[in-house]
Amino acid sequence: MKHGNRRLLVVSNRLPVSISGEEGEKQVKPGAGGLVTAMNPIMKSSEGVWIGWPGCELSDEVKQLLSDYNLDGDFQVEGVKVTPEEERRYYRGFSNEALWPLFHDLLGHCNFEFDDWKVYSKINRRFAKKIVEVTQSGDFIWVHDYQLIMVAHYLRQMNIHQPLAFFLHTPFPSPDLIRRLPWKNEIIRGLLEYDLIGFQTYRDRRNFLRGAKELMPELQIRSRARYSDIRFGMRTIKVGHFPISIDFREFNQHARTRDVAVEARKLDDMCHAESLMLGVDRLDYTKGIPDRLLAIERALEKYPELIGKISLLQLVVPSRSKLSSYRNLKADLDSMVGRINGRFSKFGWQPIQYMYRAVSRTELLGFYRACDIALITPLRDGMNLVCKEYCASSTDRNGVLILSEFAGAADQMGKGAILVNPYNREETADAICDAFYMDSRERRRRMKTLRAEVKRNDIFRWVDWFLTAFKSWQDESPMASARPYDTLPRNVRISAQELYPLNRKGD
Ligand code: ADQ
Repeated sequence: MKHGNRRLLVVSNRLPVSISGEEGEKQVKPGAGGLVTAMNPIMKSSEGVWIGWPGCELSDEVKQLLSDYNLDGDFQVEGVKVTPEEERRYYRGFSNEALWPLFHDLLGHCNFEFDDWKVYSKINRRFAKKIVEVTQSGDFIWVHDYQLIMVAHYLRQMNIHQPLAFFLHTPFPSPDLIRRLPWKNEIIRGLLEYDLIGFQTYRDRRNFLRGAKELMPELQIRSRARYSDIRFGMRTIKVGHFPISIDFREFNQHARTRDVAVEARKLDDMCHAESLMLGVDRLDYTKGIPDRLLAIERALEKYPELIGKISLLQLVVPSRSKLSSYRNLKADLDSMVGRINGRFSKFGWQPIQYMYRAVSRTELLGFYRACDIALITPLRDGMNLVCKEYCASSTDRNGVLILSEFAGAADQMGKGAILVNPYNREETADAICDAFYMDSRERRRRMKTLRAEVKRNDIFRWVDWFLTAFKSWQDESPMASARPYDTLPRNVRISAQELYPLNRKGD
């Protein structure tokens, strides 16, 4: 899709492809994951360019693979080089051990390292440089997520005055939490270099506005229902919340196919339970998988009549396995599943069926169809697409959604779902029991509401919404095309050695 004849230039940490195989035998395939799932339908139908790191070294072989992929693909991909040592500091270090836990309110997981911050800044600058190489005037430049917050800062330094947009897929923390980050000034100021800043929820948007105002009391903020405008020197920055979604039609149609029905039947035959509950997550401590397992254990203790009747199918897709906290989580899950199964299993029935691997789309939909309860209980989540995928695939309208109140999706799905606090084990155990006994009329009523919500606010609406907000920023902003960028207030100090120096060679 071209929006107002603008070419879409999407910039994210990872390219929407995965590269596998040994040197000399590498292969490129379309990738998986939240952002890719969300953007693929739009990029497919656009003439866009996607800039990102291929997830491995950008060798000559990989460059060749990517340019071959471009010949056949529906849109162009452009790789950015990140060496293994840089990956350790930029991606595993600053992105995933500082920003990721901080933005998910999990301060105890944070590790703030000055060297990681330096490499994060350096790689953000490298992304900016790639954008300068690729962009044409009139492109809509849309940067995604916490790994690339500082890109706009460097683009402005490189005299790119084109309008820039940013979308944060994670939550944005409260002012009290963001204050703990040693580079909070740079991060907030870095965000203010964009012209449109999108968050998942109203709460994230409000947290950002409060954090920015605390740092720069002179900012003038005018808020309306959907957007806020920040007056910053001569500039106006638009801030909104845009809950991301999925391609409802695609899930709804695919879920009705014979192949999916075959997968669903396989699971039914394998599991021997009256009711199957579903858990589908990337391996991540924010997803609350251990708390979920403990809630199931509690439900079986508290409601022993559920023993032999209800099972959880927990699917975990491997992720960030180079980080020790993720490896420890995997070990914890293995032992918890073993312990709970050892405690409650009976011949032919287990309370938890656990699979640690990625599955195909058809298998995944088979899971969605087979399970009559979805237990989606992250401790904190920007949005959570799994709950929307589950509802879109629940074509017989018989599924019950139990959803964490701390998932961004709770704002829209709260009416049809049973909302729980995942830290409250008793409440989650009770919700499991309630879902098990819920009569089919009530299930259908709730699922109808949920499906209507996902159908109405699908991924296409999300993109349209975002691009329309951007267009309205341009229409409302007289300085949109010729703007000065030297408006840094005096009280915001960014020291030269803290930001990676601009004139460094080779980047
Ligand atoms: P993620 O943290 O990756 O995304 P989520 O929104 O749940 O989380 O998306 C996960 C995706 O992976 C889903 O599309 C799901 O189908 C797929 N998936 C999960 N397990 C799988 C498995 N075993 N096999 C195959 N596929 C699997 C980030 C934010 C979220 C936000 C999204 C989009 O953390 O809060 O919703 O971006 O903005």
